[in-house]
Amino acid sequence: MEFPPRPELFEFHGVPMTHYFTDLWERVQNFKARPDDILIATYPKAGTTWVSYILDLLYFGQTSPERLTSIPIYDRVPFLELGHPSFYSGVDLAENLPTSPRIIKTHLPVQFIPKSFWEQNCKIVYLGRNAKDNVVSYFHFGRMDMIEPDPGDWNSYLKRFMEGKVVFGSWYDHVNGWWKKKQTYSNLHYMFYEEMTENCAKELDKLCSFLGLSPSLEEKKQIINEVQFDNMKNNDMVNFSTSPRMNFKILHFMRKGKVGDWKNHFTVAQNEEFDEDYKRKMKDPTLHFRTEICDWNVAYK
Ligand code: PPS
Repeated sequence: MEFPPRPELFEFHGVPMTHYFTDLWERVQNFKARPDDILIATYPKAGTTWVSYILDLLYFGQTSPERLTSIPIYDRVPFLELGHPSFYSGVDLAENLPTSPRIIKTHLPVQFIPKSFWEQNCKIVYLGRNAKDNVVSYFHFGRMDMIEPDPGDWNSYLKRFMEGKVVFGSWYDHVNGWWKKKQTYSNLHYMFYEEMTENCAKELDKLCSFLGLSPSLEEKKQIINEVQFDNMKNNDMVNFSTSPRMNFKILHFMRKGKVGDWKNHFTVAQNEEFDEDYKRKMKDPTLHFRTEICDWNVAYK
């Protein structure tokens, strides 16, 4: 499919957005959540697809396995605010999901979440990823996703990320806004990409306990195996290779899936400037992101 030129960023209720995420604004805001809906909320490129697939497997892996091989993840877990007449309407998909629960994805900052999700006390899973890996992933995504504004060169992109001038706005505001919400809204489970990478089994247990699920050990083993990076990368139903908006000639959606890849991108000067700026913006000592984890397989070699 032919895409129009890349979209422009514009300020929308104080947050930079593109029209792909605002065209259906009224319908998104008036979306009628149901009490058993589960919302997956993330800043873009935090590992949304990873958690989406885990939830999908937990709820439907045993009961409707045919879904897994016939319907792409972006249709099984609709992206609520994404809408364009010629290729996708997250609201339509979500409204017509035949499943119960309905699992729905959003990148909206907390203040933009449709009010019915709060009124229905829906379960919300938030996944955060450290800013340095997040910006690297977002930069590369911009190169291959044709509905992203042109990311330009790495140095200018990094600056714009630090200023919050990217789609869905400031990473700093996003992770902090959701973290603060957790203090007053108990049906919110806040997870970290780095912890998932370090110990997926432990995070799966915590997630199941939040959701009130108790899968068998065998089922959990199956899920952990299914959602390993390489397995997801080779699975056309979750790796976005069927998505018309992405150009896989430039890059794969499942790019590297690592903690610490930022070290291959940041110069020493960029890193120093980033750290200084980070300290000024991330004042809450209770919210901590790790930019590296110990790879025990390597450590003991
Ligand atoms: S999106 O477009 O915002 O929905 O993208 P999102 O799914 O949030 O993030 C994509 C990044 O997550 C990585 N990913 C994984 N990492 C580890 N394990 C698994 N299973 C996994 N699945 C997806 C994906 O590779 C992107 O990160 P980068 O760093 O670019 O590789």
